[in-house]
Amino acid sequence: MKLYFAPHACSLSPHIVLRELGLPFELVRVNNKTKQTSEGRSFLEVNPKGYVAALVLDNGEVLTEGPAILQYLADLKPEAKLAPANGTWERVRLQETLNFVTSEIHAGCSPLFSSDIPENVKDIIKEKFHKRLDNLDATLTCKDYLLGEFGVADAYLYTVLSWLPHFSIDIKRWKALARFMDRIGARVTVRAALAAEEATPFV
Ligand SMILES: N[C@@H](CCC(=O)N[C@@H](CS)C(=O)NCC(=O)O)C(=O)O
Repeated sequence: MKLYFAPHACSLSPHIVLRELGLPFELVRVNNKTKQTSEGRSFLEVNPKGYVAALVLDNGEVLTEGPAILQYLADLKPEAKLAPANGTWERVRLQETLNFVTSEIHAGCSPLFSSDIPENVKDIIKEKFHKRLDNLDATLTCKDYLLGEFGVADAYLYTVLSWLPHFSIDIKRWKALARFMDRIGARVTVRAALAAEEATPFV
């Protein structure tokens, strides 16, 4: 398998999960501005939508969209228990959580990266985003992980919350979330994924 990634982007979450599962994979770095890849071809040939993450399977299939990639990977090694089995109520809860992370947290904060959006509009976006962080903080007050044990949703949430300093949002305001970030950030796989992304030459 090949994972097309950009350092610190949402592709970090499938990268963490690949390491948690101990599966063999190759990293291909994408320059999100030029859409060039470290293997020399345009990323648009791989994913015409032009955004990471993209996972290319050994049979040539290309899988995109974070929640789909994360669940596909977890199902390759069910014994690792990074996702509950398909067809169970617990799996539905995972899908609910991944959808919340992707639509309310990931997509909810992405506009804050834009230099074209005026500060007063960003303030409105942040106000709604803070409410979502309040919800997450309440969820994590009495548990260490989103769904009981560490799983794919935690890798995804960690990844998107690691962007908060770029938006001048101080995670310490949400005590349970701050503890969550320390807990997930201390995992060997997370540290290895971050180091590997930094070590892959820029294209
Ligand atoms: N809907 C996609 C969104 C992926 C996404 O937002 N990727 C960002 C990095 S976090 C990206 O590559 N943006 C570059 C671009 O849109 O040109 C998913 O959930 O996987």
